[in-house]
Amino acid sequence: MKGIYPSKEFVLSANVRDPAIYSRASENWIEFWEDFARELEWFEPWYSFLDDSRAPFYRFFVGGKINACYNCVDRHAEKKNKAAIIWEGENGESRIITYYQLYREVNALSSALKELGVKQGSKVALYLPNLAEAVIAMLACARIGATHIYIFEGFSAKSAAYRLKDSRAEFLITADGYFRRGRLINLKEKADEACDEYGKIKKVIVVRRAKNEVSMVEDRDHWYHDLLSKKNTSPEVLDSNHPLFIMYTSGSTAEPKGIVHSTGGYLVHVYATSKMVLDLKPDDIIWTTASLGWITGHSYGVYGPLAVGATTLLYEGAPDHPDICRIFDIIEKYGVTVFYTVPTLARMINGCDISGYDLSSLRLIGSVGEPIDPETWSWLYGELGRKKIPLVNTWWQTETGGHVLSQIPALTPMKPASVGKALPGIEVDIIDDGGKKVKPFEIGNLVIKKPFPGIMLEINGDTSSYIKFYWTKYGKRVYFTGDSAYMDDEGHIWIVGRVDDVINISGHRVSLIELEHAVMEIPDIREVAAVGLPDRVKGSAIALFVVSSNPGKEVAEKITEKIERDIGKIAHPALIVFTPELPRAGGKILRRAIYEAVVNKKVSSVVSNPDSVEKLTKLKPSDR
Ligand code: 6R9
Repeated sequence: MKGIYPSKEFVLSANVRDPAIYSRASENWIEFWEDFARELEWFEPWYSFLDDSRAPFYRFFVGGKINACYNCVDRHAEKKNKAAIIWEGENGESRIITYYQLYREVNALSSALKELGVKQGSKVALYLPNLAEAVIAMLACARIGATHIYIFEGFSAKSAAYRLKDSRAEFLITADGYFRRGRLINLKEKADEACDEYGKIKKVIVVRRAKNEVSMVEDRDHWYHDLLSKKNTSPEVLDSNHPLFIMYTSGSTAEPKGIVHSTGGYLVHVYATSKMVLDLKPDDIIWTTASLGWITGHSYGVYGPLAVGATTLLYEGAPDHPDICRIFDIIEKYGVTVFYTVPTLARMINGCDISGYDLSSLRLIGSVGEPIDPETWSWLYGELGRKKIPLVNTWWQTETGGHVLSQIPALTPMKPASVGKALPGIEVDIIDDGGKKVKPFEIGNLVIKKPFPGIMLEINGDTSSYIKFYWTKYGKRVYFTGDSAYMDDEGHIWIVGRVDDVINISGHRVSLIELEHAVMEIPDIREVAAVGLPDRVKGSAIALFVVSSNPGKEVAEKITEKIERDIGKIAHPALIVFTPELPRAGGKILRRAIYEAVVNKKVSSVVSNPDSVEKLTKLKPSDR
């Protein structure tokens, strides 16, 4: 397949346009990363780039002293006329915060936190919707050396309590409520329930957002706006490997894992990739549509863009409220230049009539989180991007902190739905279960052969899982990603899915993602998730969960026909269920949650929209 080259106009102004970057990075690996690191400000330089003596616990920029907040805020605060955050509420309110205002507010909150007893090393949980105050809270924690633990606002009280307990949080910042699809959600009530269940939160700070009535616990609860003082707080001089945050991820087991990220290595990685991959410059307005509560929100909604000195756009509510055109309204209204989104949202906008919008400010589109089907890719590139601007498909994980595979927009030709190549400074391979490199077009396990600055420090409090999940299959030096992939004859990579997304039916390996892509080509299908259910005879049987504009027998028949034709009779679906919504985590379809609901009758605690699977727990075997 031939790749599509970016326009000359883009190439001429791109941050990275010299193809020698790849060879330079592999020949001078340390220097490559250190050059990016030197673009940030350090209180003290590192004496060693990498300490791998305790592999697989890799430590980067050893001895270096740095503060992430200082690099994201103080460094740019002089630009008093420059927007750091553009915020839009679901109800249409909006707020623009300059770097200087951000500096003031982060300082004010930092000193308030200190007065409440937050210290370097304290754990502060943030149970907040996408509000400017959420970014301010992350940065205030970073400033004083407290580790933040973001809990996505859509999680239930029980899921929140699990994260509070696992991380041993002592402080919580939350809000009274927020708006979702026009409905007011009482977040404080859920926060109270989570605090009661856990029992060890000392202080709660409440942001007034929705102005709904809430009960405040005396001595424990404080209003955010009452606490803000005029005092400045100097940024703590922190060790490069001081934990900046913990991010819970679903991973491959049922319980969420607390992925711990460093300060120095993480910041260097997200800064470098914001420049190389998203081509961010200080003049850009990036809209990362992922919620702040997911790694994408942390890395490319906050730390990356602000480290570069760009403007980040935050939107509070549902992207399809009051309708899906909200997305284009926002891009047009603020002149968004970089639109970084997820396939789920791209599938929702696919097919929209955008002729009435002036979207000419857009100069780069990015996708992350799931394999993107070629149909949706073509729409993003051809319609939204007018075949003029690059579309980067970035592959990475919570564990990697930042991008690992992607096109470099001015250098790598795009191939629909491919995730490009390993970025400079990162080495990957696709190998079989025995560790042997697979041939082009053969599916194998995606591994990373060398540590890199953004790699997690550990799983919070669980050394054995850290080693078991990532560093056992191929030893302590080769990172097992858990994804399967293949490479073409020009070295471009396609992600097939999680290793568990390939199922075995009567001895045949069937990729669930490939199956989904076939189904997506049928008109009337909006979304589909394929899962393998245990089957006594065949090993696995395929079940399909389908969101369709025309649910019923007719579409079900079309699906079966299409699968038999494209994949083969072996993949004949044993069950087709129409559903209004698929379960999601971080915007991505959580196939495992469907499996758990149908097979184990359990609603997974990592699903952000639990209602979507509730019904499936009641499916009887005869329905299958
Ligand atoms: C950033 C993020 C990680 C898993 C990863 C893979 C899937 C991410 C992808 C992609 C295909 C892409 N994934 N990006 N699959 N194409 N461009 O999503 O982190 O939530 O930890 O998920 O997401 O399966 O292993 P996280």
